[in-house]
Amino acid sequence: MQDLDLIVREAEAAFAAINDPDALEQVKARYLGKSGQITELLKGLGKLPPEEKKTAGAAINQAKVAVEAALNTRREDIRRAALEARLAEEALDVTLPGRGEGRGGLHPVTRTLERIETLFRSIGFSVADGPEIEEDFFNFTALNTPEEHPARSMHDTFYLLDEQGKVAENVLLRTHTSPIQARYMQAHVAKYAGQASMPEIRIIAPGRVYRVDSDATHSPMFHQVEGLWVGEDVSFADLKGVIADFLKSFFETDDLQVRFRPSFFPFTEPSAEIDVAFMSGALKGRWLEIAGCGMVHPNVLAHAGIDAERYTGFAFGFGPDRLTMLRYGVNDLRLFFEGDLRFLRQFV
Ligand code: 2NM
Repeated sequence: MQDLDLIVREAEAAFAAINDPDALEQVKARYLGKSGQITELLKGLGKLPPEEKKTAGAAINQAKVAVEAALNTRREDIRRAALEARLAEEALDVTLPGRGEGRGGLHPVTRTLERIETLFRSIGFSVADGPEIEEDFFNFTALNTPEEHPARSMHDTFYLLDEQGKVAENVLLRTHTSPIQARYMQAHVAKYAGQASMPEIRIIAPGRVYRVDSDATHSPMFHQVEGLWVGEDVSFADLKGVIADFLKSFFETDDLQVRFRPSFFPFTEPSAEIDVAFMSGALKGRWLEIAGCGMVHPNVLAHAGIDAERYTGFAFGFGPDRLTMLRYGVNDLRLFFEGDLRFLRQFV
């Protein structure tokens, strides 16, 4: 039968043109489905005279077998092509070198902070902590800062906004870490209330602080480490000894001069600026301002509930960012806070 061969060749061509398994099943229906061409031919057998039925039936069946074979071959080809495409796509080149561990390192300022903490811990100080979002009372009032002091202005201090978007006068980003000490003193007094005496306070308060200021030597966020020692006989001589020892340990040299220059802070009286001069090296002979300090003002002790007739204390404040710049010879403070890995990797 001429048209059987044609049907088979057409089916083979139709199957070959298809790459999608679902589409293939649809095309199959055209030949082998309920009203497919082959099926219709088989249905038509009944109308043939008996002597033709046998040969016609055999021929149609042969064609059916051929179409089914072509279909199965195509199914298998499509399945294999899909598998191969997936294998190619998901191929792993196990001979590629590894990506490495991507090891991290500590920020240079963090290294300085950890060094300072270790040195002060070794002489009996603890490390205290507190909120960066602070109340006006702990940041200023408790530290004897007058109501009209310029540091309290919006030009110098970041104030937070309330729900209406108005400046919340009482909530700010701490401008120093002294509020940590104010809080610590208050809690210490509460803890030993009613007792004949309280143990000494020896703490350092490291952390981030914020001021409205930004240039090569000022960042709106920078770090401070403040220290506080309160007890029954704590003197300015103790302050000088602690500071001089610390600086020699920190810079790993005894070839260093320290001087105390009279100054003013609202929270200390008397107050001093601490300068150092290296006697050798690149910075030899230059006095560098490095910290502020003083004897804790009686008003500050009183705000914490400490009897200023009985207890005295000294306090100091360092800028660890500046200490880091000196230690590593960095001349632009902003480099520390830009997050450029080319800069930061040099300290790991
Ligand atoms: C400084 C300089 C001088 C200081 C004072 C206090 C406190 F809380 F005890 F009053 N903490 N830190 C202080 C004193 C800080 O930084 C330049």
